[in-house]
Amino acid sequence: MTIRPILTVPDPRLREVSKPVERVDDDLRALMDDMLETMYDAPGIGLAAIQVGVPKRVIVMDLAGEGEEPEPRYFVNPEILNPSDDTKPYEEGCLSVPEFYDEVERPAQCTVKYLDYDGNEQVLEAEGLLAVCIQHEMDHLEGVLFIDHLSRLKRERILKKLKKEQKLAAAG
Ligand code: QAP
Ligand code: CO
Repeated sequence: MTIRPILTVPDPRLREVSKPVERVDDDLRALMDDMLETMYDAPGIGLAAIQVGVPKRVIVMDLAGEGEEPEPRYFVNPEILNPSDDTKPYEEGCLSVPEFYDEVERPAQCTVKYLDYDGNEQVLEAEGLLAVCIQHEMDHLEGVLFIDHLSRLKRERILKKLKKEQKLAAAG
């Protein structure tokens, strides 16, 4: 397993639409293993493949708290079915938008259909943090970031700060 570099905004690859996976094979499992290790190392609770530069519809997640048993979850070709009409705000962050957090309003519950680590079809009823996280990660598969749900003023302020930091880092 390998820790891969995580892309950060404004990397244009984060705007790509990811492609469906044709089959869940050992190569794909190796990618999912790397993604999980990269996410644990960050540390984060969710990661989409495009965040490590791979435009495939793959997500890894672990919502277990600190000191709890790890609970890795893998979602291949996920689809959201019947999102609830009621919405809930949640303070989100993203490994690709380091050190910025803000409230995003999303459907409070949804059903997710996906393939698991072994390529078996699964259906999951999601609510709470799981519903937030799956919707956040599925946005990545469409090239959408949580900052796109904020006001243009907030988004531009964040982008400006991150661009400036990257310039400073590149200058050494
Ligand atoms: C997405 O986010 C998410 O800015 C996963 O400096 C977030 O793992 C879903 C992280 C909130 C639901 C609720 C962010 C780590 C991790 C940072 C993450 C940072 C270090 C974000
Ligand atoms: Co994210």
